Amino acid sequence: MSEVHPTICRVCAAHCGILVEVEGGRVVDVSGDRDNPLYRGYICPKGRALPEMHNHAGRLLHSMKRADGGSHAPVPHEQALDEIAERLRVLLDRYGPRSIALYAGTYAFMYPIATPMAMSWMNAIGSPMRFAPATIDKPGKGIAMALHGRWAAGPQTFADADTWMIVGANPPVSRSIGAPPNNGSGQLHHAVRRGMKLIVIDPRRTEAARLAAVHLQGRPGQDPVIIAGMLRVILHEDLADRQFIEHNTRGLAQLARSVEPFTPEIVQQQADVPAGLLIQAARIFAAGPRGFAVAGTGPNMAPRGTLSEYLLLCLNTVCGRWLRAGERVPNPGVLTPAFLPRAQAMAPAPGWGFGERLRVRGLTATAAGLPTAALPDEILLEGEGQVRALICIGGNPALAWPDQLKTVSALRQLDLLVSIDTEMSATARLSHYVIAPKLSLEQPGHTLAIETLSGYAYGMGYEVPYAQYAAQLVAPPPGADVIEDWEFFHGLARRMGLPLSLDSAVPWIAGGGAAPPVALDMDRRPTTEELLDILVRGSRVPLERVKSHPHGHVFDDEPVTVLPADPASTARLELSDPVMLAELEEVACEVQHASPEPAWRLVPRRLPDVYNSFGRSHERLVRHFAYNPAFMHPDDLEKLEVTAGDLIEIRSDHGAILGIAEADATLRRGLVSMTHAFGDLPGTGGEGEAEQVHRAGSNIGRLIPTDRNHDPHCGIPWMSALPVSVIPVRLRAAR
Ligand SMILES: Nc1nc2c(c(=O)[nH]1)N[C@H]1C(S)=C(S)[C@@H](COP(=O)(O)OP(=O)(O)OC[C@H]3O[C@@H](n4cnc5c(=O)[nH]c(N)nc54)[C@H](O)[C@@H]3O)O[C@H]1N2
Ligand SMILES: Nc1nc2c(c(=O)[nH]1)N[C@H]1C(S)=C(S)[C@@H](COP(=O)(O)OP(=O)(O)OC[C@H]3O[C@@H](n4cnc5c(=O)[nH]c(N)nc54)[C@H](O)[C@@H]3O)O[C@H]1N2
Ligand code: SF4
Ligand SMILES: [Mo]
Repeated sequence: MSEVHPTICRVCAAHCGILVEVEGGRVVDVSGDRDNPLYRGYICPKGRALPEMHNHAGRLLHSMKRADGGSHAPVPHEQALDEIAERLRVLLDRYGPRSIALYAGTYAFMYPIATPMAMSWMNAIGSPMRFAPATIDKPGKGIAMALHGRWAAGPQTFADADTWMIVGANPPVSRSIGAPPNNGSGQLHHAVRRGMKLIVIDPRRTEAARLAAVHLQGRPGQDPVIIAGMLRVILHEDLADRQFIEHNTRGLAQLARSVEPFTPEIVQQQADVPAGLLIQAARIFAAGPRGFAVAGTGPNMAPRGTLSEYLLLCLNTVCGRWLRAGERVPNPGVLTPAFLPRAQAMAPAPGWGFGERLRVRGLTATAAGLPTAALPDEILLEGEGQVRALICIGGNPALAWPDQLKTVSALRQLDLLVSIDTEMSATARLSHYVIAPKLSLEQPGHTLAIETLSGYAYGMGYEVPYAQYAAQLVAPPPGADVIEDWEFFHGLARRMGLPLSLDSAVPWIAGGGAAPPVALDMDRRPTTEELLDILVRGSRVPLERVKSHPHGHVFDDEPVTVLPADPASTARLELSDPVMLAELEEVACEVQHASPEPAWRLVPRRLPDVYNSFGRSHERLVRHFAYNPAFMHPDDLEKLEVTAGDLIEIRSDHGAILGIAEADATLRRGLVSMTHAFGDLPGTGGEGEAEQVHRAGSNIGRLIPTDRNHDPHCGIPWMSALPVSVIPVRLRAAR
């Protein structure tokens, strides 16, 4: 007899409401939940693969320990924790807390207790070395928001937008940013049908761009030029919201001077965007009257990503795209404390230059976190403060970080590398210990993490007060020895005699949660339920009420309106941050002395059926591609005398990889568009390079140096618009 339960899919950060069929204690089927008020039956192939994920032969059911020869064997998790605690104690004694670093990767986010528990453990040992993917993802966001200042009431919403601008994001595939997370594709289609005018800036005619009223398919890496050009049109044509600007901002005159060089003709010359289309985009966006502009990974990974994000905030502000007093607050909070915002600016804050100082490249903590791209150097650089141990939760540095070869040699050099991973990922294979975790349906959870995303970035998280609770649905398979990610840190703390407390803080919410952290009783193992409760203490809607709606619910019964500004508040949004405007001036100089465009540039993209490095061990998710194709325009392939499926060599000034050519007519010419976190460890498998590429794809991180061409503040290297050369492999020998 089977039972069907509503729950949350935690394979990705869209957190769709789904139905799971359980038979004999096993997950047998998954489908969309039509009774879920937000997701309305939506599901993607990754969600459909949940049964395979839970019952997969490659899933780790026991923790693993590496022997001297490099092979791994199962170890009881209690023994692994004993040994890890002992090794950490020795490192702490000998080298101090800074020798121990933590990396909370993509899957740490899916389990709301994991990161707060890990942070508490890091507090207890006194180590500041906490890293996350944010600084190799969209670091420009946190930093630009700090420099510009935030608008306390938040932006106008997608739901009633007349116009919407997406810069280098593709929500139909990423279901992450640029449209609400519940069915990005459906959301965009619906909005365009009701008359919303979409503007997309992307070098590829993406699924999103196909719906756009205006698609600016310019050169990658030219977003500062394009956005500055739009600002100039808006200021010249007097389309700005003068009243909003006058009351809430400072620095318009300097901004206007700084964007002056970016005439439509200059933008056309530099970014290859037709002048007429640029003007049209600027007019549509400024006309609104409601809407917002949001950027994804594309511009953040390209050179000057922080500047792109900063100019985009200026564009939103100049057009007055923020909620005003008396308007309805779209999401007054559900599992977070009641959000009763005022219509006022929050003062700008430093973007970098505070907190922990790294020993390399003059980098410091930033408003987006510590620079992850510099962690391999912190491991490799000997001397006081050297990082000697790394604990990695649900992340895969060996495939996902830039400069793969340096990253792997750093990981190999660690005295202690511990991964919490569901499978023997590339990073797990380098780890001294791999802790086998419970999967999502084997533990309870809720949507708190997704709700907090709106604090991380405008245009993420829920636009409505939605929440769902997910009960544990199945037990781990018989004989399995698996724990929840948070239990690892709790177990370590108990062994090391450290006190822990739980804060609702997620790393990107400065200042932490609303209530003080709750000290945990270290004499016993708390239940996950207790901890989930602690995380949401003080929430606007009690968790019990959320639980009483198993299909999820929109708690919009008590409308909340934006309060007027506090008359005493003097904070203003900053339109003329000196560092940002100096960077824009550099861009203007470069435009004057334009160097010739390189033959090819590498740009990132996401594949629908895999999630970064995850998903490739599941057959149904790699039925289209087992590898990451090197997508190029068909005319470019023809020019190279290459056909789809041929091997090409892609070379940067840092490294070279093989790729398998694939035609994609939606791309601009002159680009190679490839997904990250594919490939394998260097020199494994005993196979040739070409065989490895067909089996596992190519690691584009090998093309990306981290010690030059990086953002001076957050350290993100050029991960988009990277100049490369491309030659067919058949010609390689002749070169
Ligand atoms: N299916 C799936 N979903 C995912 C993921 C996944 O791997 N697979 N990963 C998740 C993660 S970790 C993240 S951070 C999000 C990312 O979510 P998104 O930011 O939406 O990621 P993409 O879909 O790659 O969209 C990036 C777009 O930027 C464009 N682009 C590249 N360079 C430039 C540039 O210089 N300027 C401009 N304007 N555009 C440029 C690319 O052509 C591409 O269309 O997705 C999440 N969702
Ligand atoms: N060149 C280039 N590099 C990039 C990007 C790019 O576009 N181009 N994108 C960047 C971005 S946006 C990001 S976010 C990073 C991602 O960087 P990471 O987060 O380091 O990499 P992932 O591949 O997401 O790692 C996820 C790991 O979690 C494991 N896992 C899966 N399910 C579970 C689970 O339930 N529990 C636990 N504990 N583990 C699980 C998977 O097996 C996998 O090993 O990569 C970045 N790197
Ligand atoms: S988009 Fe797919 S993987 Fe992501 S939560 Fe929804 S069903 Fe799961
Ligand atoms: Mo990401």
